[in-house]
Amino acid sequence: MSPLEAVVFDVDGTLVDSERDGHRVAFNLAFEEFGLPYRWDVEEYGRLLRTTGGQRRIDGYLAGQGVPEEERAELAPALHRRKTALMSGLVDEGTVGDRPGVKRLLEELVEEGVRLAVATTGSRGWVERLLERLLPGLAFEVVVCGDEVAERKPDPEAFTTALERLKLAADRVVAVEDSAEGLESAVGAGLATAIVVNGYTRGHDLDRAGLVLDGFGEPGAPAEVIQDRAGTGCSGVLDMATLARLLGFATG
Ligand code: XBP
Ligand code: MG
Repeated sequence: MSPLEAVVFDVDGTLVDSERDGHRVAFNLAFEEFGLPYRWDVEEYGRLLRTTGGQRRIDGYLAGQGVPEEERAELAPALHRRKTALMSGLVDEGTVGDRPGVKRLLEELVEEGVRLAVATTGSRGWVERLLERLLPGLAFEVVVCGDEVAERKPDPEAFTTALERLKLAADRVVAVEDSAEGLESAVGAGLATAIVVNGYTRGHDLDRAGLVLDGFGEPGAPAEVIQDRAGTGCSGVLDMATLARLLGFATG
């Protein structure tokens, strides 16, 4: 049996390319419906992403626009509720797609008896719909969402909660993430971590990751190996054997 017992995946930017054409669009539609002049373009959204959690992102932005705190206290949750509903609609329309190689890896893990979990800063309102739509039948045993932890990433709580629910020690589990905030969260929970960067996160400081790729890769279309500090020997296709070789590389 493989020493790898479970893999905990991030969702946004990792399993799915959801930020630029999903969340960003939903935030802008919510602003429009509320009669607000704000619109987040692709570049600005990359900066705003460094604040995890949609409601916190809105609140921080409104503060920067000079909206007083008492107004923000009502406006940010209301905007975020509407944004969550709009995002769910985009999910149902199929706007948000899984990254190439994700299905291959998940199917291999399931076949080999490795347990699957999710630790995301996103809200359950759209997360479960998305997982069921994208990966029907590939049930994630544990799904920890942003609205059920006290502290969002980069705090480790999402990953420590996933480990608690899996009833596993960190040394049997690997995390797959896409960002510096996610990496900090996973490493804080004691997890060895593979990073699969996207356009928004390529420039992040990812030094503490055991392995950094620019995609999951497919046989015949491997991803670029950006960093392999754990010495996995990965040739650009993230598979179970590669993830198992990351075990023990928890603290960078
Ligand atoms: C994802 C997030 C989320 C999404 C928006 O971070 O920070 O806030 O951007 O989703 P990670 P919500 O991938 O590190 O979990 O609006 O539902 O928060
Ligand atoms: Mg992410």
